[in-house]
Amino acid sequence: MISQQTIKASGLSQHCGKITHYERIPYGMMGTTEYTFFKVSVVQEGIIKVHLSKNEDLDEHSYAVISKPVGIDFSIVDKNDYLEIHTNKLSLYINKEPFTVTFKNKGGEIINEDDHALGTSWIGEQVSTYKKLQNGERFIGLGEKTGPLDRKGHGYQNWNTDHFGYPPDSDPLYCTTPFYIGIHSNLAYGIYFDNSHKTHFNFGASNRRFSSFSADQGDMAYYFIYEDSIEEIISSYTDLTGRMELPPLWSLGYQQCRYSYRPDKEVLSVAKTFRDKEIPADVIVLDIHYMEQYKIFTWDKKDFPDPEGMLKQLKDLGFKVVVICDPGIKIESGYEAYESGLQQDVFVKFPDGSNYEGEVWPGWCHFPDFTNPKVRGWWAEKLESYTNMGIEGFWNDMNEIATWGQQLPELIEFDFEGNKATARKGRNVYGMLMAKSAYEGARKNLPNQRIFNLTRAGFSGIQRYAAVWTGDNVADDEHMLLGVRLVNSLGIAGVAFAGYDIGGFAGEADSQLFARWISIGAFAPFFRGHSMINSRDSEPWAYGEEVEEISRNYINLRYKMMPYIYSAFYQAHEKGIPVAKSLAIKYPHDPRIYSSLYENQYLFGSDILVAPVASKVNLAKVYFPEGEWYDLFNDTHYSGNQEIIAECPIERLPVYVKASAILPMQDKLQSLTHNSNEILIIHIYCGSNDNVFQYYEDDGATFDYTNGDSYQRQIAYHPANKEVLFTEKSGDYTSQYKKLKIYFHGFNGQLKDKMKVNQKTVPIQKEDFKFIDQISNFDPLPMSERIFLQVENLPFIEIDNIDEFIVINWL
Ligand code: NBV
Repeated sequence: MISQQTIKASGLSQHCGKITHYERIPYGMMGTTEYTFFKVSVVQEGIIKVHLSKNEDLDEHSYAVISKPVGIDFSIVDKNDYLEIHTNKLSLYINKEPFTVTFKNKGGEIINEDDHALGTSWIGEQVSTYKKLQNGERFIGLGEKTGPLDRKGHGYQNWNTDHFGYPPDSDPLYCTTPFYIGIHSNLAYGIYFDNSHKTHFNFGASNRRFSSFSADQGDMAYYFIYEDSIEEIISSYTDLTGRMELPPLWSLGYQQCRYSYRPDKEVLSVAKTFRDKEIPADVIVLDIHYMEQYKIFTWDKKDFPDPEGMLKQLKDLGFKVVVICDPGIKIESGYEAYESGLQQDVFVKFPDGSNYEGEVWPGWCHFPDFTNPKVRGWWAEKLESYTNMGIEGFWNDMNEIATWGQQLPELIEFDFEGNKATARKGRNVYGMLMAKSAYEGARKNLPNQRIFNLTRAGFSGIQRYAAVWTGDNVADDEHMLLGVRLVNSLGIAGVAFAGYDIGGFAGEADSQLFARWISIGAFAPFFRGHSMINSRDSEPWAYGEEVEEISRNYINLRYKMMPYIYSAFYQAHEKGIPVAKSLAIKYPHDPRIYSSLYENQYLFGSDILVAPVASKVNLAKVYFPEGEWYDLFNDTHYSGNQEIIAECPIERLPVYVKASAILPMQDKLQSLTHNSNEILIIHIYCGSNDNVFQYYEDDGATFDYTNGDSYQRQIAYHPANKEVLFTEKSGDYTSQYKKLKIYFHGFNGQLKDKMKVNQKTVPIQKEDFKFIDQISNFDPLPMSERIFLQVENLPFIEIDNIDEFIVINWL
């Protein structure tokens, strides 16, 4: 190995210098530059990893990346001034002096290139890569980051941070996912920067020359991803960092949380009120007061004398329970978790070997070192006290690590899988590893049962273990809309299962804000109402009759949409495709979707367009991207590429459906664990494009689906042939739906009075159809001026849901 020259001691930035040696290795190339060691790995046809380090031993450990290079064909060409690496999809040009890179596609277009003077540089221990800003380049992603959809002109930091009632422009927040997507000249690429230290991203902020990413310490190691669409880029990113298991179906229902419901009688009364009022719900969440003096794995004897009894009653009401879990273990002799933690030596340490102490809810605490596999096992065992009593949901909070004073000492030490590291490297991954411990613990304790796991802090890859919620938001309109962007952005960063506190955690919502928030939340992947201690009641019935009815309507709608939503989650599980998709995912090159007026709009699943609007507006601008669209509630038709002014009185969230959409739904129900629906309702929207919906169903509760126990079929709409097809089902699961009821939207005069179903004639029937009920009692408008939320005389057919091929034709 060629010896390295020493880094300039000037304190100025130091470029990595010219290539002094290189050689081909099994998955790429490695070599040296004047001041660094480098390795380039061809991971897949569209993924190349660039790794530069000041140490000969490159740091290859990653908590995020779980896939290895697949061993594809690639060639290396030496062209005097530069080296070329080619796959079938992507070409990397490495300039030799100095070491800088350019990525091109097969058409020779530049997708991304270093700033050829700045390249990769160090200032002391901090390393940065500078990328030339391309013409008109936009940036999306980075997960839980405030600010606009297009991050151009902004900079961000990753340093998992507890921030109660964060201002809507605050950064950093709780979760770190150093993955972004650049978009320009009809091209798009992704960059995942695999470094868990404090990282910084600059997308042309305070300069017009470069975008950059830096880490305070550690290596420059990033994955460059090139694919034809944003969906495929996200899919590749989740190939690297993993995807979610299918969640338990019940966790997709409405979850009611409160800091804190207590005593047990209150918990039961909340659950019972949902049933009495026929507002669907599946979960009651227990916040920190279920514990005795906030001590994890204990129950407060006064308020929760008989947790098993309470759980049994909740179960009878069709409710699951999620419990909060904080990592701090109270320093108190006689407290079992503390004693066994000491005995098994599980806590994070100071360099002198003593256990770190930080103050948080229970008082002075030690913190389990979740970067140690032994400690994850210890946590899993402790969790048995919950799983044994039938608890299937865990809510990992305060795992940034949050402590009073919020200054986690940087010198404390983590095991890091046997390669000790300080909090500088460990802080951003701690939350994910706590969530991993809960996830793995529950998998071990309840081997064939899906559990729900939620976390506040996380790192890239967190989607493998938990859903993420956006922490302590505030009850105002700005936060409501910000929450939508945060969730959409988490989706871009591979976290499909995400949500926000509906109604706002800090502060108090008024009735309109709550009504709007719960309507929007019905279209969030994770759907939970939550609010702060010592604030007003914030259940769907706490804001008066009108809001109660609006809440019931939208929660009902969510439950009706569950077959569609669950199929969308299957796409997240299979391919990493987010459930809530910023319009930038499907329409990245349409400049209007980035406007501050429309940046919050998103597709929920594949075909439903949601336009989140503020609480006190009755009219709002909505943008329709290319294509044709229908109003979900009354089928009004709109052409795409236009802005409209939508009426959005408080009971009506602007929601639209793409032409040619196929939406599988069902009738309403109160709890997802008791679903007696036997009719699968399919809505087809007239359009000119072919469309295919991947329908997915399984038991919603176990892992049997991983052994083929699922029910899958494609539902295809071919307008030119005037037909809808259902492929033969695949998988061993028997659908719970015995019949199909198929509604045809927007077909107007096109349908006569009959259809052919597998050559047999079936009559077309008609009825007035409503997705949500009109709340006429509260409508201030005179009858003549109301927009009715129903479709009159909607044609439909009813047929048996046979597992064989079904072809439906109209003439
Ligand atoms: O456990 C109490 C709260 C919880 O309700 C909230 O959702 C978390 O984000 N927790 C933070 C502790 C601090 C609240 C001020």
